Amino acid sequence: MKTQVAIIGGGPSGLLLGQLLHRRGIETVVLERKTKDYVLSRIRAGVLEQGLVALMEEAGCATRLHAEGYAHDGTLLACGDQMFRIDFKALTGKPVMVYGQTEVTRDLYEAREKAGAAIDFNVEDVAIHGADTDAPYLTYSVDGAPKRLDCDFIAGCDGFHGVSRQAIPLEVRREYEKIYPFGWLGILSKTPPVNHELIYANSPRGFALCSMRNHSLSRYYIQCSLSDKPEDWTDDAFWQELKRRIPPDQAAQLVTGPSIEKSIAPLRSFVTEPMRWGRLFLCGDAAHIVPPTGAKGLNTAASDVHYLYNGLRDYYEKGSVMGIDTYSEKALARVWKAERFSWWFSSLMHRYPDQSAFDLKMQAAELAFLASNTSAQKAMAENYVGLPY
Ligand code: RFL
Ligand code: PHB
Repeated sequence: MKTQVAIIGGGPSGLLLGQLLHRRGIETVVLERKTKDYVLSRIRAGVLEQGLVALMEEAGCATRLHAEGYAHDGTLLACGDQMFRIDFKALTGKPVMVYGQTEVTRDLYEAREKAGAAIDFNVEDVAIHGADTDAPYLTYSVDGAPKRLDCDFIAGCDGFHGVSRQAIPLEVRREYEKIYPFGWLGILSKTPPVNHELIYANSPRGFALCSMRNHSLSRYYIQCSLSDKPEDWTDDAFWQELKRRIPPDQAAQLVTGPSIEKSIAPLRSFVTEPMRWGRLFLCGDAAHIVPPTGAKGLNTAASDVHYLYNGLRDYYEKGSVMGIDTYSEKALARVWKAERFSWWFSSLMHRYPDQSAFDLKMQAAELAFLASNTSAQKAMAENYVGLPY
């Protein structure tokens, strides 16, 4: 089999890139290790920047997003009993969109199926060959049958645990990583959100986040120990702990109910450089991870897709290699800014096991500064709604 762009990974990065290229008449094949149902069962991101919304529009996949998504003009930050608001709309002129990653992915799958574009599920043993030559190809198997896919370019959109990053030789690859000494325990529940905006809370008992998917579906997280298992936490224990970490007036309003999903995610900052090796381009979580504080993971994947899509368009439509040659540099410049914001916001909002009394005072002073200083709020808001591409 032959295609123009072989895409490894049918998560949001791979599907969005595939759909954008398809709309420009550029042929792609997507290879996904899991089933569609499995990919759609992963509960992940919930907050979309305008840049991602614009890409979904360009991909022709934004109808449901506009009908069912919620524009949020601000967010709430709580510290103990105090709570203040960052007004995105007033500070930047832009809102963010609350619409689940699951729904983004569902819309992209639907569009790909409608377009009749190729996608292989349950692929095994994907291997990249000749990425540093003019004739790259992939080998893989489906149900034990060996397959080969020749292509012009390979997009490595296979997430943090994929094979694409590992295909870049060690002497070329540089990796930067920070592991945080805690995780996030998250639940999804069919209950109305406690507030119409998200609440990020720094409490003496640890971080908490009140988020949502829609008016009757809530997503809540609490900072937990890395050794905790989801089964250690009954629903009741989760709700009790959440109530202790958010301001009392919010806790009094919280509607609880059975969880329909419960999972623990570790927190990590990670970047690999470069994001391009020959004809292989890394996109999204395959190249970088942020801690979820600030909701930058999916959004940063989207900015990579933007740069790669435009680079590939310039190649196929104008014969120019400029866009693909500058892909890694452009993508990384924005990635590092998202890394900085996510690291800063995580450091501000969590309790660390080794935090000294001085460290705690610094955190409290920074929160007090943010609560009262418009310039600090503007910097936070500009990062949260998304830096320009
Ligand atoms: P994905 O979503 O991991 O998709 C990669 C796909 O590749 C497949 N794959 C392979 N396929 C073929 N061959 C192989 N060898 C393969 N290896 C892997 C996988 O099965 C998978 O389907 O990466 P992608 O597309 O780059 O998308 C990245 C986002 O999923 C991620 O950044 C976000 O979910 C991060 N994130 C958030 N991002 C936001 O922008 N806003 C948020 O509010 C937000 N909240 C979150 C999050 C991530 C979380 N977790 C669990 C890590 C909240 C959480 C709790
Ligand atoms: C979510 O709704 O899953 C979510 C929202 C904001 C974040 C992280 C996760 O910063």
